Amino acid sequence: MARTPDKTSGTRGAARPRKTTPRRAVDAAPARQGRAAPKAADRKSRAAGAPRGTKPAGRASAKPAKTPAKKPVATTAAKRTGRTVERASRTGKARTAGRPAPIELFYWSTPNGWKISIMLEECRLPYVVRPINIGTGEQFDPAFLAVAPNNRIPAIVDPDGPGGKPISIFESGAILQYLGRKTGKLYPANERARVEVDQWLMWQMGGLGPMAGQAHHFRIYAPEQVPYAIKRYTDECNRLYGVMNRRLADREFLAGKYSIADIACIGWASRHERQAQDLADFPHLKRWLGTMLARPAVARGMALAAESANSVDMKDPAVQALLFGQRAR
Ligand SMILES: N[C@@H](CCC(=O)N[C@@H](CS)C(=O)NCC(=O)O)C(=O)O
Repeated sequence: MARTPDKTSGTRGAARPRKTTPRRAVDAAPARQGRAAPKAADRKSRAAGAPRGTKPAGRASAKPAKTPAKKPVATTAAKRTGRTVERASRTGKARTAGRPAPIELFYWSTPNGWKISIMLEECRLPYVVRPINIGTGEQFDPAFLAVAPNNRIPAIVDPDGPGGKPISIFESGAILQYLGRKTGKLYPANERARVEVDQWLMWQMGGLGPMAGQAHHFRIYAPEQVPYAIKRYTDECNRLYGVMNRRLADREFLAGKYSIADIACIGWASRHERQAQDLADFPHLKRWLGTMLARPAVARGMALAAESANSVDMKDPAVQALLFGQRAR
């Protein structure tokens, strides 16, 4: 996908451009290679959680962006830059210069980040990307913490929240539910159907995501090999894949119809090799994975700023100290 130099959209709430460097998805990364690691001094200060010199991403603001407003987007075709995606909305009400105000997506290219980029793409909502480089500690910037107090991506600020006022949301499951309610897409209003979706969404949030994340950690990133932990989380992933495979034996998607539950799972299931899972053992899951990855919005969501995560060297001790040595602040 062709990308143009970094710039912001110039719409309401779209100020504060940040510097970007070529990056690689942190959790989507294969074997690490030497690459542009943060400078030593910067690494040190980032490991201490200090905000970097550049302006942090912030809440949606009523102030106009510093860049001049662009002409209204007349079609649903996405315009992409290294960090900005703009779409015309079929549902958004807040408008700037005749177009819907974009949702701010605080994002890094990881399985949890992809949940929201995929959902925004599926719903064709206008959004701007606020990159949060979790390899250099941007998740500790006070302005980001004001939106996401758990210092984790993803998070959003919707300038057109309930009552037409801005709302910030963290936790990918809560964001998916919010966007589903907002748009009426991929999250049914019917209570029985909604419970089906919620069960599998929570299954991902409390099971597949955390267990796969730990499998990735101990299998790939941990500075020491811990056989018990590797077996524990690989086995648990295997159990969860079995649960998912059985569920998909007699229905196309986890809750029957395509929903936010499927979107929540795709990033993690697509990383099955990192969890040492053989899809030949899970034919229904394998079929589902193929269906999901063939969806253009899924492909776009997972490709969003993928190259921008390339600078994070997960074997860099400073990065490891920052990501894996976190304690209460
Ligand atoms: N439960 C959270 C988990 C989010 C999460 O773990 N995000 C990771 C990236 S996949 C992150 O921001 N890590 C930053 C860090 O560890 O400091 C959610 O689903 O939103």
